[in-house]
Amino acid sequence: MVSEESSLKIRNAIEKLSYIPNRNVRSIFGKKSGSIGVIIPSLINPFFSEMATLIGNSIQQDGNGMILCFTEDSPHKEEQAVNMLMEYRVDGIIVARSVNKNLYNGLDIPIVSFETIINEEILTISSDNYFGGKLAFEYLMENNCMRFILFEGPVHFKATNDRSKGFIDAAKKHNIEPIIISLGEDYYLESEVLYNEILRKLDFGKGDGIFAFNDITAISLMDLIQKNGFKIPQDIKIVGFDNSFISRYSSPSLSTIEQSVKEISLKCYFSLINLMEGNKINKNSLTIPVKIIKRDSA
Ligand code: XLF
Repeated sequence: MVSEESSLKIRNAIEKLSYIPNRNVRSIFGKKSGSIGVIIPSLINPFFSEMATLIGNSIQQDGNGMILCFTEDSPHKEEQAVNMLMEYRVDGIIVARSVNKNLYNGLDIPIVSFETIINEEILTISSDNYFGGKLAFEYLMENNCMRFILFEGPVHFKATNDRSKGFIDAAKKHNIEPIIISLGEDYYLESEVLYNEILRKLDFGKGDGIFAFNDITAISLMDLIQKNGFKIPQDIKIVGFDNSFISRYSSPSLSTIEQSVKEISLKCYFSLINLMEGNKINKNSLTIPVKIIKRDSA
């Protein structure tokens, strides 16, 4: 217990020296460090950069700091990120699309996960991906598509797997089997080469309705499809997933399944704050609804 007199002396000294408190020292003395770790897979996927911005704004508004890490879906980079965040003694972690679940077992701080089910104790927030896949199929079908191509995401991502399942199950109901093109990874800086290679082998005459597992993939596909001489939406219709801000500005603008990045980010942030305040959350999963956004690509 510090006496009033000493406290006054300390405050005066702080003013004189323009002292900036050291968050790490605060955490050594059992206080909160005032920083929150946010781990996202990618800085160039607009969905995740928007998510980090929205979470970061809330953290700042509450007078705390964000330490942002990205993994490019590498288990090793995720391990480095978690180790670093623990060294900085963050008060909590929000992790999006974890690819290294074991890292979180036994960590003694609040954690909220987006998309990956880490374990029974950690809250997972995710969109209704299965329903989103179904919606994408039904929308293309309503728009008179007859031959479908599904550009599915990496099979080890639960979210994109569920989107594919929803799409395939909806097609099955109409006795339709879509062509499935598996993209082994999300869109990274070097992905154009990979996409070009896949597209060169693909006969677009075989499909007139495309569902791509996220917006950044859909938009880079649209560009390549048009460069190959096909018109969108006249020859080929395409639907993405996310409704990230770039989908409004692509040419043509992208019809897509919206997963509300605002709702997701705020749910992740406030759930974490709740846990940091010592409250219990009685659920271990939370599903955010999705909806179709109709624009010019389908
Ligand atoms: O992990 C999924 C795939 O990509 C995530 O929700 C996203 O849609 C973001 O673009």
